[in-house]
Amino acid sequence: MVTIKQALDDEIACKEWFLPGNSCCAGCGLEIALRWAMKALGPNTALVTPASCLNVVIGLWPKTAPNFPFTNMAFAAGASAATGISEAYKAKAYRFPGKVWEKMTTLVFAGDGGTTDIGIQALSGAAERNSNIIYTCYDNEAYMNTGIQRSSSTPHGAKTTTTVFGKERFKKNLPAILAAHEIPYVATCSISEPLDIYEKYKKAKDIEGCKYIHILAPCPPGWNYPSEDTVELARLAVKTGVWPLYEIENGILTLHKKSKSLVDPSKRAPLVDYLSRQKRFSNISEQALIKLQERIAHDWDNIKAKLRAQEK
Ligand SMILES: Cc1ncc(C[n+]2csc(CCOP(=O)(O)OP(=O)(O)O)c2C)c(N)n1
Ligand code: SF4
Ligand SMILES: [Mg+2]
Repeated sequence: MVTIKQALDDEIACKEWFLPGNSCCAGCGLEIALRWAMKALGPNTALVTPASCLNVVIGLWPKTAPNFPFTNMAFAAGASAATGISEAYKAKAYRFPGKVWEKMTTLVFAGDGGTTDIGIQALSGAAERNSNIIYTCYDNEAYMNTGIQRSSSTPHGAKTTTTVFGKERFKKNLPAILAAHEIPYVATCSISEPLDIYEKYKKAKDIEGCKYIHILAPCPPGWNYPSEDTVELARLAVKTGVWPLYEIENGILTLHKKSKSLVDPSKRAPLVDYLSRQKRFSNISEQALIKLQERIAHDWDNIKAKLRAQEK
């Protein structure tokens, strides 16, 4: 585990790469996610952002938030564009050895709509090819940039402008889908654990091939809560077991210390602690609440079974 002291000893981590004064809303979870990912990756990083909030807040004239190269990309093409960039760096490194091209990291930061819906084909292709990229889904659980429409990643029971009585379907489990592609590294993060984000990106940077990191990034206008509650909500998502923190490295699953004990259901905080702080769940029915609880228990049973199977 990385300590605060170790992060402070890292000169690159002490600098800001995604600059303050950008156009994110107050309390934006996405901003925290990218800020900490970049503290681990540093300036030799090329960022690709498909259509999303980030695509907009990254450079609303006259401001430019990233202190590193970035490309705004069409909604469906985040992973394929990143593959092209990473291959170009490989070719450059071959032609001009010893130069910066060898050190470049290609990073995608895409929303949940851009990942779980429209970008999944390009992402699956990149994963199958094992393209040398780090693909991040920052998950605010809806299409926020265009006015809070539901995505495949919106949780059951949540109100959006297209699920006014609460979403019927469950959230799509993208980390599990990416793990099924047998890529070398899959991880989940929460913006309440910035050192964990830092550590996982440091690790991902040194792994050759396709890396997938899925970060829960609360959104005050989209989830309808006061902006100062962002970190607390992300923390509650972990404590209630809604958002398990783990990594899967070459097929081996490891839980983060904050999620380890939650394999035991009695150690999980009550789900209502998390839901009651967000108005998107204000009309959730008793039935939907039970369904959501059962689903969380089911997901944890799967984690438990995988850990047991690894012990054998
Ligand atoms: C092909 C295409 N369809 C629709 C849009 C409009 N659009 C831009 S951003 C966006 C929502 C993106 O949602 P998500 O990926 O979750 O990112 P967030 O806005 O939540 O950060 C949509 C629908 C587009 N740019 N291109
Ligand atoms: S709408 Fe949500 S995700 Fe988009 S910039 Fe605002 S807080 Fe961030
Ligand atoms: Mg979104």
